[in-house]
Amino acid sequence: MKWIMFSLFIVACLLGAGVLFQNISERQAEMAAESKAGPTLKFVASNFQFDKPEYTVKAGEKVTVSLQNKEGLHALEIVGLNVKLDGNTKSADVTFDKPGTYEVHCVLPCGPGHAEMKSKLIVQ
Ligand SMILES: [Cu+2]
Repeated sequence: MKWIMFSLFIVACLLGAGVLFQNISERQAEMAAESKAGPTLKFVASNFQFDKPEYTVKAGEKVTVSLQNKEGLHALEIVGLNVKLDGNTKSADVTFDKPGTYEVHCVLPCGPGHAEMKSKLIVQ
C-alpha cells in the first residue's frame, strides 16, 4: 500500500514538473515572437475614448495594429485605410503607404459617448 502511494506521489511530481517546463518554454516562445515582431500600434479603448488623442506610425513600415478593450465593447475603423478591428479581429498587420492624417473612430454603438469616440492616426 505504501508503495502505491509512493508511486502516485512520484507520478504527480513528474506531471507537475512537466507542466512547469511546458509553461516556461511556451513563455520563451512568446517572448521570442514579441522581440522579433516589428513596430506595433496599440489602441486601448475605454468608455468613451481611445488612450491617446493621436497615434503616429512611419509610412512604408509593416505595423501590427491591435485593439484592446479595457472598458466596454468597442470596435475601431481607420477611415480611408480599410482597417477595421473588433472583438473578433483584434489585430492586423498593416503597411501604411500614404503619409497623412487619418481619422480613427469607434464603429460599435457602445453608449452615450460613442459619437465622440475619435482619435487620429498620423502616418509620417
Ligand atoms: Cu462606440
